[in-house]
Amino acid sequence: MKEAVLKPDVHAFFDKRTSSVQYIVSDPATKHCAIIDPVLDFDEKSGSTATFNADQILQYVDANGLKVEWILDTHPHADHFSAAQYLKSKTGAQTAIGDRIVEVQELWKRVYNWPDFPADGSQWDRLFRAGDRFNIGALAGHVMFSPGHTLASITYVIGDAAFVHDTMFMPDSGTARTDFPGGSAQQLWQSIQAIVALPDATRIFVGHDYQPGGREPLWETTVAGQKSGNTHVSKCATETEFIAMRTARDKTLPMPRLILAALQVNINGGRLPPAEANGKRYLKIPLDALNGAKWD
Ligand SMILES: N[C@@H](CCC(=O)N[C@@H](CS)C(=O)NCC(=O)O)C(=O)O
Ligand SMILES: [Fe+2]
Repeated sequence: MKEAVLKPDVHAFFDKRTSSVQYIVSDPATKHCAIIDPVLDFDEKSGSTATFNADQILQYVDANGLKVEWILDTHPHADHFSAAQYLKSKTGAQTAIGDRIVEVQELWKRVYNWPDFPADGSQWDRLFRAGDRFNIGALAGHVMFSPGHTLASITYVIGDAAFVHDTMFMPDSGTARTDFPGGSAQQLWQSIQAIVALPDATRIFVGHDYQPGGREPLWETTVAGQKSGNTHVSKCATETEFIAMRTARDKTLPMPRLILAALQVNINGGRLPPAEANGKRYLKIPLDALNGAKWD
């Protein structure tokens, strides 16, 4: 007998500063939940960190009597710090990310010149392989491998909902960039094809909304909505056309303002650098390490 597809409750938290969408996905029957892609606040001008976003998530958890079972990241983010460790310290939940993170760790440990950094994924409680299954209370989830934006990106499919993060954005906003180290426009195209092969009614939840035209932030659509309406997907009939479009667009985008700050935290599972003898933490910013400078 075919298993019934359960419908999780999904609550989104939009972070205006980074245009990121963070989620709580909960099982209405057991009240177990997962947190997806939580943000740790960072103001690069003052070097201050804060937990406004993560605390708002914790408040929702408390107010709704939820039990956090998982803290899930879809990929190593280049535009914000992950709040996975902070939330683990508050909830005791397990952290997880895709198993190809080890390749991203290998790549970035060279950028930061960290020969002793363990590029083995040991910074998370669970590394998901493509096809892996997991549970949130009585809800069944599985993992799709969705590389392209990063080589470790994954999609979490939980009941009738797919958390696609930086593959496709809302239909009027197109797709994610593929020009970070390890990115690939061809792989992104293939990942998108796998996502739009899910049932048409699948709810799609995106990882960012850059509010084209200044509209209100939006984060939920469907597979059918993406197939017919995504400005990048519906405009490109072939993989070749998509690669040409994506590559040309990527050339116009400046690097995210936090990429060099964020990756050193995020390849370490969302841990800030250790405090030095004076009790202060320092980030390491490599010079001339990335292409894609956009001068005035
Ligand atoms: N202006 C943002 C850009 C962030 C960015 O590059 N976002 C990635 C996802 S991590 C993306 O795919 N952006 C697509 C686009 O800007 O068109 C920043 O500096 O943080
Ligand atoms: Fe991203």
